[in-house]
Amino acid sequence: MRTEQPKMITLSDYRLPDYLINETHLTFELFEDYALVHARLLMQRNPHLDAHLPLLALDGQHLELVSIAVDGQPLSAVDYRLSDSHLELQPRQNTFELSSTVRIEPQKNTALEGLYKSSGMFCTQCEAQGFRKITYYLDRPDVMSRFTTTIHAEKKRYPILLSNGNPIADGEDEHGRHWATWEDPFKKPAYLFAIVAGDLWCVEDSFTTMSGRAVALRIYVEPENIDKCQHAMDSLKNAMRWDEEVYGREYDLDIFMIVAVNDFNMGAMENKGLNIFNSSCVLAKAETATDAAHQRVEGVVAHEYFHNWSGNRVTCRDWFQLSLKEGFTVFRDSEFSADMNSRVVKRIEDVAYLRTHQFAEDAGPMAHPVRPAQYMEISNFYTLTIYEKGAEVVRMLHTLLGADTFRKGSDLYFERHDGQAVTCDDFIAAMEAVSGIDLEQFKRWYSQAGTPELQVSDSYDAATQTYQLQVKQSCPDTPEQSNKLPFVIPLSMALLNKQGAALPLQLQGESAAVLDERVLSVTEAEQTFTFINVAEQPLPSLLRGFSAPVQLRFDYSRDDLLFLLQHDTDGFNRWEAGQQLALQVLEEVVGQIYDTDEPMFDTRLVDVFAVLLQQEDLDPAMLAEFLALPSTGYIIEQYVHADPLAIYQAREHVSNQLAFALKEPMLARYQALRKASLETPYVAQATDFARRRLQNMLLAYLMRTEDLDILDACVDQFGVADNMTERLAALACLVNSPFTAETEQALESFAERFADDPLVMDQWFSVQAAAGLPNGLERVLHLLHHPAFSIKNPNKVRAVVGAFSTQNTPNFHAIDGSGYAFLADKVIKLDALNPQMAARMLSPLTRWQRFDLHHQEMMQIQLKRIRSCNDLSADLFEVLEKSLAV
Ligand code: B3K
Ligand code: ZN
Repeated sequence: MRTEQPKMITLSDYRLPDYLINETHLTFELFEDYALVHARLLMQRNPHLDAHLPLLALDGQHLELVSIAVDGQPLSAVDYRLSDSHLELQPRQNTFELSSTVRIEPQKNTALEGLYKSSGMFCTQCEAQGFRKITYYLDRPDVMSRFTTTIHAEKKRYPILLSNGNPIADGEDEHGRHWATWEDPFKKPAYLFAIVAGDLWCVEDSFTTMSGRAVALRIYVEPENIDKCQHAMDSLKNAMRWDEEVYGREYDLDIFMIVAVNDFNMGAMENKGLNIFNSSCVLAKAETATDAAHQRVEGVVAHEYFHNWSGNRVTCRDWFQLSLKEGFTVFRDSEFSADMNSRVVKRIEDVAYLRTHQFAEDAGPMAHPVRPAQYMEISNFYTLTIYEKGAEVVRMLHTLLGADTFRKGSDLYFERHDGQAVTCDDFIAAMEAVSGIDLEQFKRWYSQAGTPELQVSDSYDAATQTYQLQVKQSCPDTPEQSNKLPFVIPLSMALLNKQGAALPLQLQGESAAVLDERVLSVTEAEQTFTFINVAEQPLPSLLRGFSAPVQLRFDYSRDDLLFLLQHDTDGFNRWEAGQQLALQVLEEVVGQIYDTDEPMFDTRLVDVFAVLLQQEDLDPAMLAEFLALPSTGYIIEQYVHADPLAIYQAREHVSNQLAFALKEPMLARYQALRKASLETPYVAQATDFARRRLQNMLLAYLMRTEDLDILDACVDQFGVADNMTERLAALACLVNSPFTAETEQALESFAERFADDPLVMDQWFSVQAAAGLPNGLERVLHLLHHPAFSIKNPNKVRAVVGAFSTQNTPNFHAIDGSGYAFLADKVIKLDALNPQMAARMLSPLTRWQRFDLHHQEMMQIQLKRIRSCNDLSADLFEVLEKSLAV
């Protein structure tokens, strides 16, 4: 239990800051058991407010105040008031210099927020509110200051000393110590501050910007990782070029640095000029990182780089506006990845992720708008809704305005607000100004939570050659919100004839037809679109490219879906038709799974897969996407109350049936792909990703047949592969197979070979934690005792506890509740060390309402058990309260 209720922060309470900090001069003295932080702040009463001088309340947590002075005059204890969260004092002048020294203990910081140590190096994470754990400050994003930072440390242990901006001086101290000073010419909020001190090597390159300036690029890593930086460096240069070409954005400092650290709560952080990354999002080479990991590195490097404009140069006024920078930047990085790889595959991946995870969040107790109205702990709001749904909102603007107008809007936004801390309204205002479109109603995407439903039906009148689409939109109630108003929903669509060709589209009242495809703007609760001159009954292709983050309902027959799967001219919708078809088939099997060992299922799915497998001209990337059945998580989301065990079994059953029925063509195709992989050196590019993905997917199907020749092929791929993509996929097949001897041997040789590479060991852990065979929990408990596991390392926690609770359906949702109890135990343990991680890991249990009554009850028992613990963090407390409030 928590006796003290954390405070709720509310958007409507926003006030301008009373004081500004024009300059921030910091000096760090780093020692082995503590650090001293000297801050000199040039402060000023906010000139936009009246002249009286209110109390100054500086944020500060876990700081030991050593000394404090105003304009050089030391203050005594009666001159200020100290609490757990603030230092308050009464200024006497409009402008003044505040100096303080605090003592902190980075070595004991297991929350990984503020200044902490990771594998022997010092590093920082300040977003959102970590800077207050470094020094007393106005730790809010609308206070932007010019920073100068000096770091002193022992030279031998910490030869590299880094901070934001440009290096301006360095030198030697006594006793084997040294120092360096960095100056950042750009004003920034404290959340973008960073320092690093460590024994690091760097890979160096350079980039010439569009105006001809040379920028030094450096990626700093621990010495043993120096050979794993090239992919991140290439990605960075591609991102810099892309942002110039697509958004006209140029980099602004003389140097751009990335540092890889092993202990990091999230993926990475966009500190000005000094990005700090989870090593999993920087390090990649063929032998140790999968294709998916390579793509993640590319995406995250780009994302953090893009923040230099969307986030840093133009930042957020307050944390309610978080999606202003995150939604926009996710949209930017996803377009970048689409340009670097396959656009349609990227869209499919993003949508599958959004619909499985964000839709679940939006339908559960943690649902919140893209711009939340209140929070207790801002760290809990780095959510799928802020990021992924936020990106969809920006994508819809892009669709509604068109690429050129959208670009004019982003240019205006950057120009108007450079150096400012602004709101989502400012972003929309720029888009309105360039387009002349009134976006008032569109803004409901920022204020209303929940996934809208779009119910579409059609009718055709052959006599008048008119075709109507009747569209109804609605949005379910979410916590604290009911009776939602209609959204603006861009509905991209086409009408296909019997040959699959797109018909001309002419709405009633229009003088000419639009060819092929158009975007209907759905703005009302019920709306009818009437098309004229439609010569034959068409089949509609709706929500092409997933043009809005909604649940589309249209009553397609299975034959319609089969037709769309083979003929739709929109790649995304072809895939979607296949998914909906597979979903219908799977749902039918779910209904029979407890009644019979041999559930009947619609073999048209087998037939169409057989046809697709024979189509030589079909892009392997698309074929792989078609062959992937909807994930268990996605199927669960289709039910009001899901039985996760029945769903898992049904999916297994259908997968097995497909494998047996299609063994021959799958094997032929697998062998051809495997041969090509053997003959081609590893390249991290779309066509090779596609080949390996299809190859590995076929191997996974084939291993279901338990054929000994296929087992040999799998063991061979595991042993011979020159890259982690093939090796890990083969290992996963083994781990999920009944061939225990081969599996044990493979696991052992893998662990021996990669014992010294923590990121590879993470994969070894997670492949086992996710394995759905019986006794999964026992195996996971065993993994926790492996010497390479540490509960203090977020990557390890994600690899074992996270993989088990999000990917291991049958064991996590075990009928006796043991999986849930396990997660609760780990969350309780984590909370004492790292509250952000604890709150995050709890999320599978917060979704209890989605499940059948038995599972609901067992999940609630664990939530209540956690809530009864003493000294819960504010992070965990907020999530528990919300989950149990319903
Ligand atoms: N902006 C950071 C997130 C920091 C989260 C702190 N709890 C990474 C990103 O989205 O780019
Ligand atoms: Zn971001």
